[in-house]
Amino acid sequence: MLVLVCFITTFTSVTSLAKDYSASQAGKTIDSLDVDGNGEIDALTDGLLTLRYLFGLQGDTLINGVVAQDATRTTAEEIEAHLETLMPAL
Ligand SMILES: [Ca+2]
Repeated sequence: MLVLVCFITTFTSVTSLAKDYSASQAGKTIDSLDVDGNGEIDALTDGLLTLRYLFGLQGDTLINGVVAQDATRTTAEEIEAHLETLMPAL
C-alpha cells in the first residue's frame, strides 16, 4: 500500500512539474515572437520583420515601415540581435 501511495504522489508531482515547465516554455516562445518588443505579436510588424530577416535583409531595409510606434526595439541592430537569439544553433 505504501508503494502505491509513493507511486501516485511521485506521478502527480512529475506531471505537475511537466505542465509548469511546458507552460513556462510556451510563454517564453510567445514573448520571443514579439520581435519589436512592444508587448504584442502582430503579423504586420513582428511577422514582416521575421520574414524580411529570413530573406536576408539587414539594416534599414529590414526595419523600414514595419516597427511598431510603441516598440522598445527600434533599431536594425536591436531587431537583428533579437532575431539572432531565435535562430537554432547549427
Ligand atoms: Ca511586437
